[in-house]
Amino acid sequence: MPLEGPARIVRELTSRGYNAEREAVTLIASAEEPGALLERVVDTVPEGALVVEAGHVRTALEAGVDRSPVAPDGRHGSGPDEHPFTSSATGPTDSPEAGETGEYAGKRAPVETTDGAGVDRSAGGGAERSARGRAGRSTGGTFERSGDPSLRSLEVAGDMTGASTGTGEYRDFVAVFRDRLERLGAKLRGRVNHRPATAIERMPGGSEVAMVGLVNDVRSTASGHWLVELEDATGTFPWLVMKDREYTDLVEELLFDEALAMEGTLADDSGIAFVDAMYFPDVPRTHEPSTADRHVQAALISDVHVGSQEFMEDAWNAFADWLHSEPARHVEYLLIAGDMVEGVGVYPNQDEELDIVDVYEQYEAFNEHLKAVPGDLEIVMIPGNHDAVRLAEPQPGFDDRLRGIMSAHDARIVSNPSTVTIEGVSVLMYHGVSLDEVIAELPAEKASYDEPHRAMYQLLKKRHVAPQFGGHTRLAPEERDYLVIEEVPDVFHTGHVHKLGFGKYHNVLAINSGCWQAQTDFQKSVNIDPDSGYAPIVDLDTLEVTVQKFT
Ligand code: D5M
Ligand code: FE
Ligand code: ZN
Repeated sequence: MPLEGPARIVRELTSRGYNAEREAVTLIASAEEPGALLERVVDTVPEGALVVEAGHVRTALEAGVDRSPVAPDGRHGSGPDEHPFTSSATGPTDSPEAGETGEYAGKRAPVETTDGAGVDRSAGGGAERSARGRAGRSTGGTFERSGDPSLRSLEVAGDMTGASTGTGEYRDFVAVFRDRLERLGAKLRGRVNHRPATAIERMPGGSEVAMVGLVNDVRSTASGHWLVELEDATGTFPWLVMKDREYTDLVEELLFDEALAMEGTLADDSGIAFVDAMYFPDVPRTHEPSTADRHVQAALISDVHVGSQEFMEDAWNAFADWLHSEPARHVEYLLIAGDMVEGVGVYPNQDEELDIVDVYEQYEAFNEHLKAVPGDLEIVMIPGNHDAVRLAEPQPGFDDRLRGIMSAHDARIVSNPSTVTIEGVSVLMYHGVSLDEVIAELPAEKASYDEPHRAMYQLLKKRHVAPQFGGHTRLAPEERDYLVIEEVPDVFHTGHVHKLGFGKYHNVLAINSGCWQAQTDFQKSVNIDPDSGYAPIVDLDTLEVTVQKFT
């Protein structure tokens, strides 16, 4: 591609992370082979240089005669058409934040007792499991569930069931991203003296500038710096994060389309800014969670996968029996974060592992299993990617036919995601498909299957349950971005990755709840070792967690 004019040369250098002196650009433009010379300049510019100077061009011109990468046919060897960048966002960095306490992951300590209530919780239903049948009620028990039902309260916010406006057209995508930028931008605009992208371009070189936008691109430059392109309603602007700055660590956390604020110094030609500070919408460190006024507990589960040959019926029955028993007398709420059933046609060759092949029969069976849990629990359910609702997020709650089938305990059926507030404690429920993406994109110490709650911390920091569009997570464009985490929740509950893990991020309790499905062939093939048959139980008065094991 010919490098005909200075503007094209400046763009080319900028795209590789370089600013350039005007004289340097003039020298390149007036060369016989500007493209080849630009390649030589980039090859010979000193390591770490950010600005291409006239001197660098002269050196390249002198060196060019014998070290020329120009091929005999006059074309240069590594042309500007080739993608000069490596891909983004992997590499070692620190953990996101300090201040996480009481972390737990997987099977290191499968059963914990932290409430000191004098109840033996160690066996999780083993010893005190009664001889009742699956659908039994508290026949042998002499206890009553602790609470006076009139003390209970459960409210739902952010349920978009029945409110879908999207038609999947281009303007819907524009609307949903505009809404995201509006609402997450509002959390950032107070922190920086921001300007629109197009206004920044017109400011004099050397100015202190700031911008709020969505991440449009992240690339590493040939010299090891990072170029982050932010987009706002007016356009895009490139921000250069230098490799020796503290912020390179944060660049590795970035996902496309997340909201961010950058602060920095404009280069001389105002074509790029050098980053001095970076801000995420984040959860304030001062966040103080609400708690219930009495000792009451919620069981947080997900990924039941009824209909799969690997559905662990015995573990489920043990859980249901435990819920009927005296040690579970404070458990008055049951939250189920998606994948009620295994579904059909979710993954290739899934039918080979189905126990029930008809999806409605799967829901009938799920309903039978739901009947096994006490009828006086308040139950909330959201769908997951195996459920029979649209796959794109936000996912509306189950339709009338499925509600009719899952009628056992008059469960509250709401969208994925939704926020339920139980006796003052807000719980953001989200199935968790984006966690696969966060785990794939970020360095292992920031997000891994063994510590799924750390991946959840990233979503809290980005204040969005599924930031990246166009990858693994499907997004349904709506007028409103329902996936924005507008209010800080007290508890964040996800599932999907089938790994149990929890911890606190800026005082928000993040819990990934494990599953009720044993390892599938697919999981074996990719070395996913699921945490099956565990139920984390949250004390709503203290936000402490105990884990009950049922295998
Ligand atoms: O997802 C359970 C976990 O396993 C989640 O981390 C995705 C991953 N998984 C399971 N099957 C597949 C296939 N076939 N491809 C890619 N990733 C997969 P769940 O939603 O319960 O299936
Ligand atoms: Fe699942
Ligand atoms: Zn899932």
